[in-house]
Amino acid sequence: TPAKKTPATSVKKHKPATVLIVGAGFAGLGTAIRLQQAGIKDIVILERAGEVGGTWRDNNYPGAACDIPSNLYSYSFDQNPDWSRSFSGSEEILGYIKAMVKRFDLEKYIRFNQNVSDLAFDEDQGIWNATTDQGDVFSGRAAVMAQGPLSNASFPDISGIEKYQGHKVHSAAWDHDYDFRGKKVGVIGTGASAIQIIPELVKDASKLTVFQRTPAWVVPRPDFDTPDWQKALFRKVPASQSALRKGLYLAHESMALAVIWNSPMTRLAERLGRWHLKRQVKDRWLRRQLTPDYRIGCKRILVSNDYYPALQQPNCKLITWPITRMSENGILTAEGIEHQFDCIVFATGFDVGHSGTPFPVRGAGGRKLDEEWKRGAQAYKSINVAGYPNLFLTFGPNSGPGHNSALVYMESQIDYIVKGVKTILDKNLKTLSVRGEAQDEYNSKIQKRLAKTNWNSGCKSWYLTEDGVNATMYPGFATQYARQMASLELKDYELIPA
Ligand code: N01
Repeated sequence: TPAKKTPATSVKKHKPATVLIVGAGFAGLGTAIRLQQAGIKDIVILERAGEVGGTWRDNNYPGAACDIPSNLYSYSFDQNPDWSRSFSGSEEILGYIKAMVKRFDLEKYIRFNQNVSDLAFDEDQGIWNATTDQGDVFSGRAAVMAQGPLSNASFPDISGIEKYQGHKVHSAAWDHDYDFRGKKVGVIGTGASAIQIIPELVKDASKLTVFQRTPAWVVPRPDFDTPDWQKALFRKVPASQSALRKGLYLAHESMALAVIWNSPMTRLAERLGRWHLKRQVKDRWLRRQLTPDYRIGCKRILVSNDYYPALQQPNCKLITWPITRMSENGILTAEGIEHQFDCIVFATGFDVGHSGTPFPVRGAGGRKLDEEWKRGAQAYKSINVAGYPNLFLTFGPNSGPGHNSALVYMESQIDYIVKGVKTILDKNLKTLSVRGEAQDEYNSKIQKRLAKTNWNSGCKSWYLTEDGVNATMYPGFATQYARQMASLELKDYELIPA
């Protein structure tokens, strides 16, 4: 949640740092740790909120948890032997992030409540200037954008949404002061956030109505408490935790075969989804409503043991009629019925920013990133953009994992950033700029590979732009991604000395 905008009265320019990082979530903090370990300690991290944690600070709705095992959804360079369960909740993950800040003494780098409103490259000086809502200007020889790809909540474009007089809550900005007990609650959406919220809300609401537009593929969640002996073993023999992590990594890599490409594994995964549905939902009519009509993997596969049971609670109702509009009292569907609510929960996802960033980014010659990315974002290896020297992206275009832990990809990106910054410093460069030809060549390869993936098999998802361009996902194994990020190939860059 951004800091409250206060009109800037005067501009305060700060001394340029070596590296300027936007965002104190997993990516920004991880980058600072690895830079620090490489001996680069002149770092400034700008954070729009008053606390670290990004996604895990903001997504704290009831039931929020990770659907990737915690031993893999954590940094390899900062393993936590004490995860309480296989898939940890948001509070525990946020606790891990906060502890990481302490362990690596990162707080000194962070400037809280500094919401970046503009990031611009000064060609004469070879520095990036970030202007914030507070009127401060922070600079860096290199800049790292780590503001997160899913950090701005999106409300749907439903006619009359502004007329609704009841309470409104978005999954990514939960209202913890609102008491759901005994209330008539509507939930719009049945994606990864919704399926975690619904089993919790159904316990409190007097009536819960779920509006589903597209039924999702849901598979079982192998979630269990971590036994004490395992925690003790991990503490005593860290190599045992690394071995488990490796096993989990390989198991997830094999899932790429089901998720990314159409193969016999895809059919097997669909059978698992249908088996799970049949086992948990006995009513044929409801089962039909919940049966997906697209290839598994085309949208994010959901992992849950309690979503289907929650939908079958006597106080829960699934509505599959399309929403036509909202009224003062609630939601109207194509069936012609008005559903009235005390509160509506929007589990409707995020502004993905296919065509840009949450703030203007201006590169060499005044070029603007959102204009260049109008037809879909593009970058070289997801990390550098031609015309934007010394700028590094985390979770940039086509770096999204469909099957493995986001943190595995993040580590590859962070280590690449450290290589880039070290190149700038060691060679005393004014600018390190990726060549346009290298970026084009990389992207045409990626787009060719994407055409053959399940993500492009006909469903509508946030992975694709309105025109059907996939600018979000990486079409390959995490191992392939890590290999391409293992070296910074100088031939693909133009180097200008300071
Ligand atoms: O958002 P979503 P999310 N009328 O965009 C529906 C990550 N994540 O917050 O499928 C009616 O996936 C929309 O319907 P449809 C993860 O990467 C991770 O759930 O488009 N319905 C859909 O059902 C995930 O992919 C975890 O037809 C409307 C839902 O709203 C990403 O966040 C947990 C509508 C939006 O689903 C986003 O997930 C949670 C409308 N006008 C999230 N507009 C982990 O565990 C939208 N919808 C790591």
